[in-house]
Amino acid sequence: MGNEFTFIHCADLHLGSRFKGLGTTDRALAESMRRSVMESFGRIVDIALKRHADAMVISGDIFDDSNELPSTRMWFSEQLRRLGIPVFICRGNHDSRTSWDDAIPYPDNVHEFGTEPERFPVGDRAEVVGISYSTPHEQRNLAAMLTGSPDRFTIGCVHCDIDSVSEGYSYAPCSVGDLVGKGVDYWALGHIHKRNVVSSNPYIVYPGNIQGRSFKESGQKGAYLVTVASGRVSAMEFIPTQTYVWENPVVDITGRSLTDVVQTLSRSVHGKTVCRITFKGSGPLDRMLRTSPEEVRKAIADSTGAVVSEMVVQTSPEIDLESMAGRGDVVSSMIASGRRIESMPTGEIIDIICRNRNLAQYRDVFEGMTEEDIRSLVTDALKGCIARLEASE
Ligand SMILES: [Mn+2]
Repeated sequence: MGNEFTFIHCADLHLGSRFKGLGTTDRALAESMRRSVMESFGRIVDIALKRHADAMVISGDIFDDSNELPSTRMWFSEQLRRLGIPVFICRGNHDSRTSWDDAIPYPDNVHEFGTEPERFPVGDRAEVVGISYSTPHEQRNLAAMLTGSPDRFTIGCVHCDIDSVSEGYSYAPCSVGDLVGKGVDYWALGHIHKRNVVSSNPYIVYPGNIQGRSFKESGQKGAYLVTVASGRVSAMEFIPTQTYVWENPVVDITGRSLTDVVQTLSRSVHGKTVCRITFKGSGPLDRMLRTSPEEVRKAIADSTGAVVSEMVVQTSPEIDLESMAGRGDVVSSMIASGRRIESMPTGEIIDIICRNRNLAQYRDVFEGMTEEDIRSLVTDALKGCIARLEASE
C-alpha cells in the first residue's frame, strides 16, 4: 500500500427489506422496490472495485431481521467474494443470529467482529477496531470500549446510537464525548438511517442506509468513499447508489394551474422518484384535487415519470369575496369589516396594522408602500382568515 489509502464506508443495508409501507397495487413496482436494496449494495461493490478501494467497512444492520433468508446471506456472501478486498463487518440490532450463519460462511477476505473489541491491521499504516452486538437490544456502550493505536490511522467500526442525533432507538447508547480523544481517526458508524457527518475532528460519520424504504427515509442514499493520505482524511465523497429516491415535495396551488404545478414538480421529481405530494394554498385546483385526484396524479406521473404514491390535500377553494359577501353568515360579516378597513385612508390602515406590536416596528416599511399594496394587504389578510375559517369547518 502506498501513501494513499482509500476505503468505502456503508451501513444499514437491511438486505431483504419488504417495503410494507408502500401504497401500491402495482406488483411489478413492488418487486422492483424489493430488488432495489440489493441493487444498491451491488453498486457499492462495483464502485469499490472501479475506484480501487483498499477496504470496505460495513457498520451493522446487514440484514433485515426475519426477512433474512438463506438466499439473501448467500447472495451477500457472493458479493463480498466478488469484491475481494478486506471487508470489516460489525453486527447491529437487526442482525439476529440464524441457524444458517455457520452453514453459509463469509469468504476469507471478510472479518466479522466478535462481541468483544477486536483489532485488525490494514497494510502497515492503518487498522480497523470494532465490536458487534451481543443481543439485539444491546445496552453496553460499545463505542466507549474501542481505542485506536496512535501510530496508525484507526477506523472504528460500530453500530451505536449517539444521543444528540438519536432517532429514538437507543441501543448501544453513547455520546459524542465517548468518541473524542480515543485515538480513533474515523468513526465508521451505523444505526441512524439519516446521513450525518457528526464531526470532522475526529470524523464521526453515519452514512445512512443504502436505499430509502419509506417517506421517512427520503433523499439520496449510498456510501462514503474516504481517502486517507499521510495519516489524515484527505477527501470524503458521498456516492449515491439507490435505485429509488423517496421525496416529500410540498406544492402551493395558489394562483396556479395544473400545468404550472406539474412544471414546478418536474424540477424536483423524476423517474425513480417515489413521492408523497402535499398540496397547500387556495385556488381553483382545490376542486380538481377533491373531485378527480386521479387525473392530477396521472398528469404528474405522466409528465415527470415519478411514482406518485400519496397525495395529501391541504388546500382550500379559491376565495371569491363577491359571492361570499351575500351569504349572511360570519364570513360575510368578516368581508364587510374587511371592506370597511380597505376603504379607509391608508394612514389609518397602517395605524390598524401597527396595533400589532410585532408589526409596529415595521411602520417605516408600510409607510413606504404604495396605496394599492396597502389595500391588497388587507384583502390578502381577509382571504387568509376566510380560508382558515372554511378549512376548520
Ligand atoms: Mn438500521
